[in-house]
Amino acid sequence: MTTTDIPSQRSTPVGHGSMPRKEDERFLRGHGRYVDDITLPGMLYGAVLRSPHAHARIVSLDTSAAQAHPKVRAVITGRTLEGLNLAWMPTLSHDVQAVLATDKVRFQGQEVAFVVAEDRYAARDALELIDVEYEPLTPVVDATRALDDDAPVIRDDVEGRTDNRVFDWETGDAAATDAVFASADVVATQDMLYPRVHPAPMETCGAVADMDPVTGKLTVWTTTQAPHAHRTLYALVAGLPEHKIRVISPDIGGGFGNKVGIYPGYVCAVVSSIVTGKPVKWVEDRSENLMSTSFARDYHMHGEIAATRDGTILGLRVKVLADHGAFNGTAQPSKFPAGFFGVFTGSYDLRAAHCRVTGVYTNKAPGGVAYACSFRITEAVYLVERMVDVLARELDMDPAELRMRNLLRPEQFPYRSSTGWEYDSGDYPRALRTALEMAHYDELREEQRQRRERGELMGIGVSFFTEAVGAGPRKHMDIMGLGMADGAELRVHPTGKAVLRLSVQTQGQGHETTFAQIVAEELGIPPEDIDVVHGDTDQTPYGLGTYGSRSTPVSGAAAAVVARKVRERARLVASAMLEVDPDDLEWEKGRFFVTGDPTSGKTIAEIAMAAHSDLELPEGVEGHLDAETVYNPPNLTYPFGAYVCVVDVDPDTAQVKVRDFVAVDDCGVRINPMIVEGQIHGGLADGIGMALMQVMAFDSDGNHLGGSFMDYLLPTTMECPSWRLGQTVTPSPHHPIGAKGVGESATVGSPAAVINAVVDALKPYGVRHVDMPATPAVVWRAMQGRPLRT
Ligand code: MCN
Ligand code: CUM
Repeated sequence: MTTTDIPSQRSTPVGHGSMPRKEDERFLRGHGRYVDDITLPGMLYGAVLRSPHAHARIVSLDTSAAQAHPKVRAVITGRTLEGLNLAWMPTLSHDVQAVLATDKVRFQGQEVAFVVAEDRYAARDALELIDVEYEPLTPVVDATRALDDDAPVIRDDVEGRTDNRVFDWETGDAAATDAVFASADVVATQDMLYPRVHPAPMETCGAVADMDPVTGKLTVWTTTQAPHAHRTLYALVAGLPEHKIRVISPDIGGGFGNKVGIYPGYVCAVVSSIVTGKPVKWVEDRSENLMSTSFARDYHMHGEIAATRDGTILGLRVKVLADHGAFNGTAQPSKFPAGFFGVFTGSYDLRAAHCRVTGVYTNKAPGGVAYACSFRITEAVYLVERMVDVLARELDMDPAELRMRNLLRPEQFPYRSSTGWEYDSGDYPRALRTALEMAHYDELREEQRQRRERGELMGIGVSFFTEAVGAGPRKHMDIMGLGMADGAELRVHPTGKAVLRLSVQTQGQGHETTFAQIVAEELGIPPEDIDVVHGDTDQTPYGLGTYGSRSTPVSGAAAAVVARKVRERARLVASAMLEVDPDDLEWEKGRFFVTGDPTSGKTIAEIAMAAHSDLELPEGVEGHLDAETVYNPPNLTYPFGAYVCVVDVDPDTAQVKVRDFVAVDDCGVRINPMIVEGQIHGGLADGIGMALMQVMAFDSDGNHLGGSFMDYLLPTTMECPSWRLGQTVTPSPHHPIGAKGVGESATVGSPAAVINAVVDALKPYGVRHVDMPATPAVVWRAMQGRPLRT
């Protein structure tokens, strides 16, 4: 494990470091407060009637029996919502989505009606009393058939639409790429699928809506990663005045991108509260979460890689068919229909690259960007890292060596990629070298040689990833026209304790701890003395929220900047207290002292008290030390890492066992190394889950086959090895404290390492590729020379 020079300021007890999480006391004692813990007087309960069909016309809908149920207070249908102009809502990707179906149902599990009753059981029971007559239509299940001439048009709600195309998007230079391919010694190609998977957070989605008929104020407690953006969207869509909406995101039991969007259930809860005049709670169950809320991936990719015979990679050409489900509900910056897939050139110095992405509608649930995806960089990294391995096989070269040969070199940073992304900083060879050393790579290869002689299947997989996290800048990035910036407010009380108010919201990442540590590092106030307030639009400044690992890059920067503003104000107050010029004061953590006279100084607590006292305040200080800021990032941050995975495959059962996993991550300066490692552990487990176990499968009628955890598998400690982590530290040059995001890194980087290892293990069988998930069935078929498509 290497730890490079960490700036000296981090050696002091206050500030950065592996302090235990402040929030854990609450969670461990069962005092977390989640949406389902909210209970209000007179509260009613909602339940959603869902479509059993993937594609069907609604012939009739009779709710009279449900309405007659003694405990039912309201039944809301698409017709009710049409009267309020709310039957359809805008999605985050310039499309519309049915809140409750009016004309057709377009995926199994789609929302058709909403029953509000006195208790949860009655609401569920009454769903059975609703009589819907459907006329089944042919569903489009296979994305590769969605653009066939005879494919039924799913979105006939949009006038003039004649096919299932969502968008065509391309990036890079097609002509230059073709030229590079024409001149290359070697071209290798590979089709691969990144299957549809689901974030599956422990807590499902839900909302409690409470419209106060007297004040006209709507309060919504809801599972959201972006409370401010949700509030604005409720205002825009429902026409409610924004200052009369309060969105509260209480404790969140995991988000992983599942809680970025606005789901029909939330809207129905809000409408029902307005209609009934009572608070209404809606919380989905596990099957509803898996069937209807945002999935991830579903990218059908065709990669081509060009190189010289001696292993210099020249170019990449990629075609993607993206399955977006029935509505284009992907949550990503507006100008990026394929998310940040444009960074598919990965960590390599290529001459040219080009990719084309075609999005299609199918009769499946909407979504797309979720599950720790870094806005589709998961797909991009998987693609390029599989392609490099395919090329290595073609060239008969060691895949680690091929990578080392083509990685960007430290002196190339800041690096502008051939698709236009500016990588901020990195030392890639060092990270890869560290990972290979930790894994004892050469010895592993020798062991593999010996095992192969004995007929044993051992595989070694390497992957290297670069992410782009921390969206904006707002000039280039927005969601629904809202620029991607974040605010922070810092109040310092007279006794030197502080409150930091944030626009982002934690879902398990430990913000209450790490953000207090950022301020502590800047001001010398112990993190225990700094409260972090977030997740309540009435209590916090505006900002776009937590996803795309943007909290540290954007909001973390805001926290540092606002603390520095407070420090500069404290300098002025200290200068008045000490009767010296502000420029004659020096800062050491927690106090200003007079240059040349360290004994004469004032602590931040003394200064805070003075700022509230009868002290004659200097010019530029109105009183108090409080400050606020909005941070608009100048660029994304580019964390990176090198992973090595070792697997053993049982030749009789085709079961893959991950024996060892080394992960070297570089996320710049680490605020709380323990939390960072926790994020990486979680992401690596996600990666094993996707690589070996998970897929949202559908039958040919569009029936969803993974509606429970019996079918949709989550990795447990049994499938995970004891992770071995290493690190390098390359600070981000444009981030105030040099930090880069890390929350999605391991999910992004690990699947390719696992699949590369599985394919490597199967080399004696001539296997060149297997699609995820490499279940025993998939691996067995590959060993028989009959690849199985999921
Ligand atoms: N951190 C740090 N030093 C760094 C970078 C990060 O100490 N150099 C800390 C941060 O301060 C924060 C945590 O690590 O406490 C993650 O920070 P960051 O990378 O900024 O990511 P976000 O806080 O924005 O979290 C979002 C990210 C995403 S998009 C998904 S998806 C995901 C992930 O985080 N969802 C999670 N990790 C998750 N972890 C948990 N437990 N639950 C989820 O839902
Ligand atoms: Cu892409 S899942 Mo996270 O960004 O909330």
